[in-house]
Amino acid sequence: MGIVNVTPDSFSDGGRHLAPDAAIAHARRLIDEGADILDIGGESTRPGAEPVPLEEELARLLPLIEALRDSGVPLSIDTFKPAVMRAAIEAGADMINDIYGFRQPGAIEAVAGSDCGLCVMHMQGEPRTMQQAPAYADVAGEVGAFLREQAQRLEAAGVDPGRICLDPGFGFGKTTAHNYDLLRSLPTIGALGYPLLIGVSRKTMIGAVTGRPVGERLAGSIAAALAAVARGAAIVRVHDVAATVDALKVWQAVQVGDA
Ligand code: 9MG
Repeated sequence: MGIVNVTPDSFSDGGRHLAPDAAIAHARRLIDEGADILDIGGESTRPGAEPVPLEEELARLLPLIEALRDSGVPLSIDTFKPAVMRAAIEAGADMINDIYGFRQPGAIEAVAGSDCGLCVMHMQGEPRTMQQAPAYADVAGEVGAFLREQAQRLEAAGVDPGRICLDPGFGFGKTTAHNYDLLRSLPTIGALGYPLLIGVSRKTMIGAVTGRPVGERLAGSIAAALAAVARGAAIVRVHDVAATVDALKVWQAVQVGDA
């Protein structure tokens, strides 16, 4: 899953892909590099990020959906606003990626009647404050319980379980220790029976271990992505598609022996 941010304050690309044309060109480049899914976001989710009004988010997202919906690659829309979910699905989105895990009032109803894929992500708190004091007694147990409960809510609303994937939400209300604990515990979340989506690309948890700034976290991000795939992740959400695809191909050749 290649990341396409259409935000002026995106934490890792400084908003370089804000203008629709530049974002569309970036998206096409990610497809050429081997992305199987594009995740398009119009509101930054970095720690401390301020909310974006509904109209502004739609103005950022809809031109990309229109331009890319026939690109041959499924489009995931990163949003937690039910009205944006509805508009994105109407415009041709294939998947909704919700960092609030469909907790906002009306979110489940907005997606239940469609057939798009759904990513249920865990977050403790909200982006503006989530890194101030994350606390858990048992991080993997609590994250797993939340994800199971939200998946059950979606299914109770008529969503086919095959549409759902789960994401522990690395960096969303978690310390570095929580993040690595969760990464080690991915198989217990995978045991819930849904595909796992993970996003570790360029995140603080990579910088905390390598001591590197955001622009120099490629090797660390790939190591974490491979560790996640080795523990059952089905989808990895990344900025650096070409390098990650190469790493996954080599990892797969080792695992499957098809080289
Ligand atoms: C939007 N976004 C930023 N980080 C993310 C992550 O780790 N997972 C998902 N599903 N979305 C994310």
